[in-house]
Amino acid sequence: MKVVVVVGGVGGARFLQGVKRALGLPGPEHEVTAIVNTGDDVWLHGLRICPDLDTCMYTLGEGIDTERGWGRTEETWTVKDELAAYGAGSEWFGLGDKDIATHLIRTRMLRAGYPLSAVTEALCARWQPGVTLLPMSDDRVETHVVVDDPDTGERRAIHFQEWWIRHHAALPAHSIVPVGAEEATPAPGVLDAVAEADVVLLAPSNPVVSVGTVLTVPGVRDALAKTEAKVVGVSPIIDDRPVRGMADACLSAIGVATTAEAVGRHYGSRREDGLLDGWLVQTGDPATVPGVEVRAVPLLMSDVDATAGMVLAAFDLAGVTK
Ligand code: GDP
Ligand code: FO1
Ligand code: CA
Repeated sequence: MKVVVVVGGVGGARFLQGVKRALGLPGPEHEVTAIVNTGDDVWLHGLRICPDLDTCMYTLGEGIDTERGWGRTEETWTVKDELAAYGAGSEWFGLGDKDIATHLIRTRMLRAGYPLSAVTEALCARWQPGVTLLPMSDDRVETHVVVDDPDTGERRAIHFQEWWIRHHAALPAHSIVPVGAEEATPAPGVLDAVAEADVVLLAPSNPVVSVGTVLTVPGVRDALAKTEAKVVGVSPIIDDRPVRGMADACLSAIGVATTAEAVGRHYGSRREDGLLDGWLVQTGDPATVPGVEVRAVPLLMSDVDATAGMVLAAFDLAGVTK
């Protein structure tokens, strides 16, 4: 079976672990392609950093720090401390020594002219994630957030990473803008994967800055509307709260309530120009989404088997059997 999953970082990566478990991967009979958000990507200290691609790659390749959910296990921060001693700036960003090796390889390959998709393939040769990780685009798309500067009060755009990490998304966002999205094209393989999929899953990722950003790449929405595959989404909101992180701050920035129902309605029904055939919500969370079949199942990714259960429920809702 060909499974396509639209993901961001931590939540998406954990969901992909469940997809692999549900399909009994590794094995020849199933193929999983993840379309990964690259709007978080950032140039820092001359290095190109791709948080969501790296989180998926490290998580599936068993190199992730499971406590943080991002970055490398057994990480050290020597270079970060030295940069701070130089007053190099961006001290708020957790730049780990082991992680820097990934950014050095990526930056070297990008400078040599390789597209991000080729860089990702090269990095994955080491990590063997067991799924194909495709950047949503090889073109530069960066999520920026328009806020009122806390010091001067004047309105300006800051990079999503600064908003998220330095300000903990506590600065009210007037708007969240995927800079460069209009000019971007889907990375090689993205549109074909969606067209040839037996089922498409929207991971329980941040609906705005993860799934939402992937959808801003021209052509992706159309491919999702046209594919024969059913499209089933999984709510990242349980009991009117994000399970982790600040997706609520992102949702309020676009005027969507932080409920499983509101996010499902935000994604919309495929019959009315939206995305979904099916929507999984947490047992006990009320949700009706016109034109979308909603099912309530346990949605906590407490361990890989629990996540695999969610994935099997999504397959069932999509009417596919592995
Ligand atoms: P990020 O890019 O690192 O923020 O990660 P994602 O966007 O892929 O996923 C973040 C989302 O995952 C958050 O909005 C969380 O609410 C959601 N999430 C995390 N753990 C769980 C879980 O156990 N169950 C569900 N349903 N959602 C979760
Ligand atoms: N998330 C944090 O909350 N704090 C950090 O210092 C941090 C550093 C970091 C470094 C590399 C990387 O691949 C991811 C990193 N993340 C960090 C996660 C990253 O900010 C994700 O984009 C967020 O989880 C939101 O999407
Ligand atoms: Ca992210």
